[in-house]
Amino acid sequence: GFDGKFYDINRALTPSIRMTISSTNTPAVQADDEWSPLKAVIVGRAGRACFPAAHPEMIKATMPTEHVHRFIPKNPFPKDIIEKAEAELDFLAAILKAEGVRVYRPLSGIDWIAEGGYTGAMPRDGLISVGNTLIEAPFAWSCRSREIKLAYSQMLRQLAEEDENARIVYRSAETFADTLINEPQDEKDQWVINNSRPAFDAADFMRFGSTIIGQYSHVTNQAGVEYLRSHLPVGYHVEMLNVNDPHAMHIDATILPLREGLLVYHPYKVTEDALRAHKVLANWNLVPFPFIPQAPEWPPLYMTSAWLPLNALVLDGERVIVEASDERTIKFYGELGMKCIKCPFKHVNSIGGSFHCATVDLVRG
Ligand code: ABU
Repeated sequence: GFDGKFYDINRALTPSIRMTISSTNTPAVQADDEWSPLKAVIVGRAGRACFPAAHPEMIKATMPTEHVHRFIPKNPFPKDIIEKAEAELDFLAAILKAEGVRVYRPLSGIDWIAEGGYTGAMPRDGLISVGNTLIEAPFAWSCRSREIKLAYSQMLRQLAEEDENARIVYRSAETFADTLINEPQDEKDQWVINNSRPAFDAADFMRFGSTIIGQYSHVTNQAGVEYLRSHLPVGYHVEMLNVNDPHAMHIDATILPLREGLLVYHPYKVTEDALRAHKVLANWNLVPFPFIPQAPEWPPLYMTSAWLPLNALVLDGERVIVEASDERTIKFYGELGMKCIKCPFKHVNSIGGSFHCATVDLVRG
């Protein structure tokens, strides 16, 4: 029989009905694409950040070869880089406020070195909003297990208090099992992780309305995809993109929707045919990124490729935030009809990502 305790009305409503209800109040969580007008957003904070230490096979598979030796426990990022990254994150938050976006920040000054963690600067990896639901990712990297709890749980409680329609889905106990990496690795395995418990990074998924497009990677397994599916509000579904990336970890420098109907993609990682195979993209203008981005001489990109121009933050399908010094990308996005808002972000880039990584959209539309 019906047990009211387990019936979640917010999950059961269709997206359009939920949107209608939310429009009468100010929602705290209501976003289901990457380009509708951004109304509320999380901007991360670096804290006392350090190189995240994971299994050596994981580091080898996902991190730039020349920096692999740095990923040992409690190895701080250079102090100067962190101070500048923190200032860049504050500057991004100020730009977003000036553009009329409500900005939420995590706790400041967290000592990630003492915690044996990483940073609070990359919330896109750990949280995904789908409709009225904010889902905490079951990270594959155990050094990141406490990231959302330590830096973000106060904010998540606040969001739930601000909007009774908001659903916050915290990681379940089963997802903490430390069983993902077997030794020795089977050489036939494409990914470092097995499927013994759900694992995904939220940055392996992109929202296109009711369709969420994701990729399998060294941090996202089949059980993780099923776990995400099981927590989505009614009316949303996940499709997996065929990506050619032996080092895959995060889809948000592979595809970038700039507005409804226009997507830029990394032409060495994904093909137009693979994208067009998804019904939601069948009639979109799909544009390959036209040049190979160059890493700056300084600071180093310790954790990513140089394809961070695809890790931009779209404000509303007409405006996009890009690295202030990246004239070639500014010109290219300008030619696609976007107004580029310049923000210096090289030091944030250095510790793991760009504008998309450093934010989580909470409300769009
Ligand atoms: N999370 C962004 C990863 C970007 C890259 O390494 O290409």
